[in-house]
Amino acid sequence: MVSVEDYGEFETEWCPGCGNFMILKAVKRALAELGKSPDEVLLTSGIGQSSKLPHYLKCNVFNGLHGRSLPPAIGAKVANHELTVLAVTGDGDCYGEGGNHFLHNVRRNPNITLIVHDNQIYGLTKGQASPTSELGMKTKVQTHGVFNTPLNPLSLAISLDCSFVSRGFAGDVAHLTELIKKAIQHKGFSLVDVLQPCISFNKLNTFSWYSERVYKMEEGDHSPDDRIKAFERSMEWGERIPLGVFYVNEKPTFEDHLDVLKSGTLVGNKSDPQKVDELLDRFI
Ligand SMILES: Cc1ncc(C[n+]2csc(CCOP(=O)(O)OP(=O)(O)O)c2C)c(N)n1
Ligand code: SF4
Repeated sequence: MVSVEDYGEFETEWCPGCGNFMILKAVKRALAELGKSPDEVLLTSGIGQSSKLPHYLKCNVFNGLHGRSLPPAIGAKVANHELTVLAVTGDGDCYGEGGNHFLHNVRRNPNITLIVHDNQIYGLTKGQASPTSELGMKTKVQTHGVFNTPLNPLSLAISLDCSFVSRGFAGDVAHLTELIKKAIQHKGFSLVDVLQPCISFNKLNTFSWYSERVYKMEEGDHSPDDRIKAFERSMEWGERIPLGVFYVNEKPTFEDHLDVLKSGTLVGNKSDPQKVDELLDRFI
């Protein structure tokens, strides 16, 4: 049996009270409750406070370049599609610097889970506006207030027919754990956008700001197979902010289209070194 303790306990560099701690707790719980042992799991990330999360878990890890949590995730998934792959990222890392990778992996639909620590600010670089910062929010750089239209990640994902679209809140670990479990169990590209207070640099979207606004969509109240309703729901922001699974569309994954994977994992297939040499000779 797998337990949370199997994922270890590490000292972090996060500010005490940061929402990242709750996300780490939820990720560990979700993996343990699904019975995933650390050797079956790969976490990839880019650069940011959020992207440090894989350092604080004992499992396979790849920490790459800013905005690039997804390329190694999809590469590893194709090499070994039996791995449970989670890409961990921030709102800047994913929707800003990594925006192109986000768009096209939603379209490709690899069977991986994307967890976005959405604190609506650039945390690591000390508080510049990110793509999801609120209009009018003043920062040390945006001294007159943000004037770029905020990016709505859920609406964007639904518009691209993302296979699984959800939102959690770092202040509700139990609910977030269940969402992450559903996202991992879903076969296809699964987005979990997590509202994550940055207590040091985002003085607007605080724990209490979110707590006063978030509510959980209940079964019967929202049907995730209705794309238009999911899109409408994703636009709700302000006084009331919905949490839960917005949209689910089961469809073939990127790996399903690759016939070469039907006979097993690529890493499991023994390659003939002579054939590899011949191939290299043709190109080098
Ligand atoms: C190519 C490149 N551009 C800019 C940076 C500087 N940089 C590092 S982290 C970061 C922002 C991270 O913000 P976010 O992804 O929201 O993560 P957070 O720290 O808030 O968790 C930036 C701009 C970089 N490392 N590489
Ligand atoms: S700067 Fe913000 S996001 Fe980074 S660890 Fe501190 S509170 Fe968390």
